Amino acid sequence: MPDRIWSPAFIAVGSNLDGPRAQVEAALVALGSIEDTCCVATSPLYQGPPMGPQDQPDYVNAVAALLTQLEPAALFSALLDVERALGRGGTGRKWGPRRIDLDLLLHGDNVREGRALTLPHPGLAERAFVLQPLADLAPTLRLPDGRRIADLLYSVDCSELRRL
Ligand code: PH2
Ligand code: MG
Ligand code: MG
Repeated sequence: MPDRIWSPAFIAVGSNLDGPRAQVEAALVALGSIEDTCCVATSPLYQGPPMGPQDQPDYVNAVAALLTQLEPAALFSALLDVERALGRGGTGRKWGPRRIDLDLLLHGDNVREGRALTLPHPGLAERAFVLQPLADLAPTLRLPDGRRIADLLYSVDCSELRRL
């Protein structure tokens, strides 16, 4: 079998329950143990107000840069395994509080729309808590449609994000 290629992938990490900072740090470590995958960089952590329901604690967010030989579906499934291993927590309410949330933002230039997995992640371009840490790691990165992360960052309000 020919060697499988390595693709860059970016993961958004978020938590607002049970010691969010420690939860995010644990998740960043756990990402390094996914098979056929290396975690090559992690962003600073940011604290900010919740998107969605306001009756929940502030979130801590970060982004990890991976190199992976896994296809998008296999990486997505590995992320669910990490979430389960860390104890996802929360109630399952849409945009409700949770102990850990891992979102696959980008996998190379893959573009797809599915019930379980859409790439690039549909919220990426509008969320300051995703764009700021992503821009810390890869400001010149472009989405498959050509938009540059650093340019998208100008269009969102980062004033309520606090770097930890
Ligand atoms: N995640 C949510 C809902 N709201 N708000 C912020 N600031 N950060 C998050 O990661 C987040 C959120 C559910 O996944
Ligand atoms: Mg999320
Ligand atoms: Mg998620």
